[in-house]
Amino acid sequence: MKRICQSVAAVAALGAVGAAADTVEVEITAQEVDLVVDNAGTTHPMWTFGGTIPGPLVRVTQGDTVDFTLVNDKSNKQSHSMDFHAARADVLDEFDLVKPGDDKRFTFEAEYPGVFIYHCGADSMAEHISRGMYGVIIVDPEGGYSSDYPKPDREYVLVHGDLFEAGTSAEDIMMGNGWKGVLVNGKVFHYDPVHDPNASIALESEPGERVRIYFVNAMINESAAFHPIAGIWDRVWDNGNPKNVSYGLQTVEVPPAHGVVLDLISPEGRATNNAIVDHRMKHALNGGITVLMNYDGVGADKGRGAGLIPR
Ligand SMILES: [Cu+2]
Repeated sequence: MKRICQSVAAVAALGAVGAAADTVEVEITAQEVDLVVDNAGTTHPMWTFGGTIPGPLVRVTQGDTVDFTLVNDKSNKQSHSMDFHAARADVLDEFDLVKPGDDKRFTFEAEYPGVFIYHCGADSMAEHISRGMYGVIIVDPEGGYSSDYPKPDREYVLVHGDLFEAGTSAEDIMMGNGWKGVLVNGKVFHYDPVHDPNASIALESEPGERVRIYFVNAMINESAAFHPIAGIWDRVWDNGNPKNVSYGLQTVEVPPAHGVVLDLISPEGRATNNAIVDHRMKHALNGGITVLMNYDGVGADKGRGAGLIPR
């Protein structure tokens, strides 16, 4: 069976877990574009997969074959590459550079379930990643849901990345100089109307629902201390593998280029809010806060389908 997945809408469907192995075609074009990086409309010169930060969500089932093509748009100035952390391959072959105007196709089997980053590996990797060249691949477990990996009511993808002052050199970026803040799915305080009056969206769920967060840390040098203020992670799966289950955690340390899956369940019978933060204060207070609003009457599309990454 063959499926084509080029966008979050095509692939991120609840209940797709446990299907027979497919070949999934994924084509992503590297684009060097000016992007809005906060809720006030400030633009920065960024480099992207597919024109967004993070790039398109790729979602497959364990055992699927990913038939991937990276297109480097001919209007770009930089060579780029693709490093899928969900793949076993050859760094000098599949992950090799693609020049502007060229493309590269390779396949891999998604053997391990979980949540994985993908990123550009072109030199300077520090600059390519921090300018926005990263995204997420979710590999749903072939065994589907179980008592150790229950079906969630809503799902959201959160990716934290760095924002540097425009014009910062690759060397300074690598050393952390010119650091400006944390991008949450591409914007500072993206989902935080509490700290940013310009923020217009938050994550949403109904009281008592099991909300699953697929979190990836795309910051180049720093771990994230991932914590749900006014909540407790009901279960956490390191790397998103159902076998790596932990219960009742408060703060989860997530190193650069790693992912975790975390479930949060709000109290039933009342409206509440959580602030999902990187508890390192310099990260939280420079953009790394996401509000999750729990109230009755949340739309059925929230945290489902294309709603996994609210834009
Ligand atoms: Cu790149």
